[in-house]
Amino acid sequence: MLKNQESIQDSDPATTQMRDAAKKRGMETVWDRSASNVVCKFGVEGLCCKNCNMGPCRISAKAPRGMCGADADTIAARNLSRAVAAGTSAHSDHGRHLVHTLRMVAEGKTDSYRITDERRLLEVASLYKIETEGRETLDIARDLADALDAEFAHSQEPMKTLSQAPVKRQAIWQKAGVQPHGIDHSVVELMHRTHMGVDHAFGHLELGTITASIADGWGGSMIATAVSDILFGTPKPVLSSVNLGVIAKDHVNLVVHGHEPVLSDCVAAACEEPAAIEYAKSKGAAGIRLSGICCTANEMLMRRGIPVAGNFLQQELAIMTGAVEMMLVDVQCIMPSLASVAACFHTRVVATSKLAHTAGFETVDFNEEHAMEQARSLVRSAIDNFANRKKDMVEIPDSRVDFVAGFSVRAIHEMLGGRFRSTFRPLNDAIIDGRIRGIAGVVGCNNPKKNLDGTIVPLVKGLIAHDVLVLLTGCAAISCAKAGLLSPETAREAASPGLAEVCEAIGIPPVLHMGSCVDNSRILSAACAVLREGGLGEDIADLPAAGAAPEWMSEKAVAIGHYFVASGMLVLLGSPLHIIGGEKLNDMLTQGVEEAFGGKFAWESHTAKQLKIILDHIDKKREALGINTKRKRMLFDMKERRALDV
Ligand code: BF8
Repeated sequence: MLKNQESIQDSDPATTQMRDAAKKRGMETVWDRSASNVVCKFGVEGLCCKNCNMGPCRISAKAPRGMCGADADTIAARNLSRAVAAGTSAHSDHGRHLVHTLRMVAEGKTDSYRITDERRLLEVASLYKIETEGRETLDIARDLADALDAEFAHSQEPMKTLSQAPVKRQAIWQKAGVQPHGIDHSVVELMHRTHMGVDHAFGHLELGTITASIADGWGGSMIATAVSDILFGTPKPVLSSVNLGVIAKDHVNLVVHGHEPVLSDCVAAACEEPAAIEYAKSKGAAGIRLSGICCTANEMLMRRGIPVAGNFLQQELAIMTGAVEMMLVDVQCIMPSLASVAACFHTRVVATSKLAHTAGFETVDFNEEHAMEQARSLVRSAIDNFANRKKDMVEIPDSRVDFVAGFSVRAIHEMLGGRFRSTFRPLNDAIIDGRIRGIAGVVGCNNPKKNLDGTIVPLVKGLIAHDVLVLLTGCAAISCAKAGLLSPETAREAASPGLAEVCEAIGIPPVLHMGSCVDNSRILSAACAVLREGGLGEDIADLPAAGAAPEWMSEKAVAIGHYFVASGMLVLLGSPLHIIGGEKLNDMLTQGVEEAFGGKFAWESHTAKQLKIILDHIDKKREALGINTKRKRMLFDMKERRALDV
């Protein structure tokens, strides 16, 4: 049996302060539970099977097969498949809910939402070959909702959204037989295949897993991103601030937490209404402060500049500031422990999704038709709760960092070339001539088994110090914002002189916040845009690029890792997937899969080694593209220039 680390020093002082405060008050946090958790070796290695009632079976040297005869690789592969099915379901159901909202708007059934970005609507409609010429916007939106809904069901043809991938990639998927024919279908089929007594060949099962993951990244997640852009606007650079210090002592504080922005967007609008602000003032508050946790925070940040109170591991700590009147939670990454933390304070935790109830949380029956009225009513209740604040229990860390977010692919395009000549050319040229060595996507969660932010931030610093442009999403983006890496000035100081210079010249910072976890689809789209611009190969696998999730935690992260590998990328995880007991499966995912898909996984926990793996991979890709000589020459010239001090 393994034991988690007893005590961990956080790299974020605000978190340390609040963990100390919790300890003094005798309150339990995720770190306490992690310290007392006895981790099961069979779980870590993927060798426990509960898929039928002959066991549960645990594979060991003494018992190398389960009751049915399934071996370590079969069991590990089945467990992995189920994790990817769950991750795919989470992102995709999120996408489906947004399509439902789009339909409500198109059919005139709600006036709480509207088509905010018509240009994006037309772009997505053209992908589905929907007639747009001379038609009413809402008619196009309704046809688009029909087309997107059809992506969930089973079709004889592969999903249409796959056509956004490079042609070469589509051919690779076709050859491997992993083109999903529907999001729901790919998940149901995978769950069928992992039922007792169905698919036992780990390699064959892994193809089903890859299929579902493609349905996630190129399907459900891409749909969620696109429809959010249509309804709430495509992000553009926006200033905001981050960390627990955004919770304002003299204000009524509401915190939105989870992933789906549908109600939160109305709450944000309701918080800005003069009547609400006046009402808050009438209760003795200076105003209303809305902030966010996790990816609902990222959604609100990207489009409205709403401040971010923290990432995944900080959710309990936000309530422990004692100054949160109401926390609104929707779906995913919400700890049920919030109920017991909130019980020590005046905070009301309100569950807003009909899918997600938790003992100790209040619930509202969210309805898009009346969303704005519901949002106003919630804001008013939060204001009423201000009087119940226990003033002697308020402790807010003095930590608040300003930063820039909002880098959608369109925003990057326009920054590089202007509104009317948008292009990726300057970025491609900088990569080709070696001033930018490559691109890394650093994404994913926090995990109490790791020092909070403590492996994400050093990796990103290391990457930009070695000429690598970094794209961020999810909690990893919040980690870097807290560390100051999303302030263009600080990032430029941390970046290598070459990268800093080129980023300044082409007008982008060296670390770009691209959004929430479903917005990892934006990283796929950015890769496609770079390829379309030309000069860097024909497929994602050709690009000098890699992905990393140093502190991954959720099943969604497992699905994301898979679809990046299936798209041709190296994906580095800070700790292995729970499969290492299946040795052949492990070899396949870290080596064999590369031959068929061009991407593979790597597991590494030490920052210096992580950095080396990514840089070696990027250099290997540059070599294959024949652009490494240029970079070597450029580095030599720079050295000469510096030696001569010119
Ligand atoms: O979806 S990064 S901890 S909040 S799972 Fe969750 Fe992980 Fe954060 Fe966003 Ni993504």
